[in-house]
Amino acid sequence: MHYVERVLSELKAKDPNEPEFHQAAMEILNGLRPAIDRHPEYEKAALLERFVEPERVVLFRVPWVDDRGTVRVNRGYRVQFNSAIGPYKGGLRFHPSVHLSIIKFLGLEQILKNSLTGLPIGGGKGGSDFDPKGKSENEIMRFCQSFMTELYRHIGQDTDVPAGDIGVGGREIRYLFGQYKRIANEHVGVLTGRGLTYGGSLVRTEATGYGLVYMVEEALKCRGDGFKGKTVVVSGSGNVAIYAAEKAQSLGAKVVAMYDSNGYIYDKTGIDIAVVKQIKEVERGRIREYAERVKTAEYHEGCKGIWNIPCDIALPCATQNEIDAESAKALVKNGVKYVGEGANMPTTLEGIAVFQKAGVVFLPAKAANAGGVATSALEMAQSSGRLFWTFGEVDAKLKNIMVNIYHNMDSAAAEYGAKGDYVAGANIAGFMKVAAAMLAQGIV
Ligand code: NDP
Ligand code: 2IT
Repeated sequence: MHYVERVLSELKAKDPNEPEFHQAAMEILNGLRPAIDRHPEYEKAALLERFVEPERVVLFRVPWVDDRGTVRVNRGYRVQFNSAIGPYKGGLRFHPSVHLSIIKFLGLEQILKNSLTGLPIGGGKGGSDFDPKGKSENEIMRFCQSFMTELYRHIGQDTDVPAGDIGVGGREIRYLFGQYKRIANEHVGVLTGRGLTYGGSLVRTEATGYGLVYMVEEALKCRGDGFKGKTVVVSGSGNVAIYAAEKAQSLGAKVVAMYDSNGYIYDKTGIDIAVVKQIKEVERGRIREYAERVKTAEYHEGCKGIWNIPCDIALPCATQNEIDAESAKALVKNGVKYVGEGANMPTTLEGIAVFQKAGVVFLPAKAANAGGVATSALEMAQSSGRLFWTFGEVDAKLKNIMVNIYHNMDSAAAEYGAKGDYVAGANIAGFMKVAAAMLAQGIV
């Protein structure tokens, strides 16, 4: 049996109830095959077995009291996956769907994504099955304080540095940071995505969406093309989606559709991002309200229909497995040429196969959405150095990082006989550095 197959089958047997983790591991390990075949020393050192096993998993109780005085109990997670190249780094997700399999898939992806940035950050991820939707400001604060009261003992600026993800944005980070500082008595870069008055970095809010568009722009440029005049579909309407749409529009594209978990809006004249920001960031409302305010827009219940809208470029920016084979086929049939993954693992394995077979330029999440964590690492650098860089400085560094990632994965794919296969290219380019660091440090 091939080394990759053996490790995958052992992993599935060990934790049979973790489908999302299996899916991420399959994508990664199969993408790594050309590199594994060239490096027999990996198997001797049980490198893959160690790579798929988290260094540490913390699972904890998060009790809090809601506004009616009822005691509520959620579950908290932090998976400290791999610290070979730097302190654990990765977001926290607050969403009712969160369970260990989701956090492990995100953590595994994060190791390679963080390596791809070229910066010294290891991989981790955490979160809770807490649902911030419909909670009052005080409930959010109490939950975040309770969550951090346990988490603080496991993290630190040189140990593990969490940040945001689904359901965790600037608001949650500020309550988490306030509680950390109070307990640990230190004002350090232990969380990223902080406010600009207490250690945050300019561009962190925009970074994932902008970074995604910078990478797609580079892929277009290398094919003699650009965003100008392109029709774009962006799924989601949260942090990543909003700033991807904003940047794509600023480069001359027309973003015609976006969604939230209830349904999608279609505006053939191009979505007005300022209205989406007002609804989502200021009012914390639903995307359907856009169609009530903008006459040219239609609202449709349900999410899946968005992938039937003809577009040149699709940017899935909401959640895992949003694009299955059927949706991928609909996109291909309608002429999609580029898919850039803003969300983590938004395309199923079958969906990826459809895109690759059709010759679509497919930019996988761990490369395409690395701009967020890269800018988090820039925030950490500014915190350690007691510095504050301008918007232009951080934005230029972000763009440079995204362009470099694109070329590194492009070269890695070609070098390992998989030209244009960026799934293989991103996995190999990210893994080689982690593998070298793990081998150098002995059996740990
Ligand atoms: P937000 O919480 O800001 O937004 C999430 C968006 O996705 C919302 O519009 C939400 O709709 C929608 N969504 C979430 N779950 C579902 C679902 N099950 N079905 C349909 N829609 C859904 O999160 P982010 O924008 O930060 O994150 C989006 C994606 O990007 C995630 O996959 C995250 O892991 C990834 N990512 C985020 C980074 C960051 O810096 N924030 C960095 C790299 C990747 P609703 O409001 O209705 O729930
Ligand atoms: O998936 C991700 O890369 C993030 N949610 C951002 C992580 C970070 O540490 O900024």
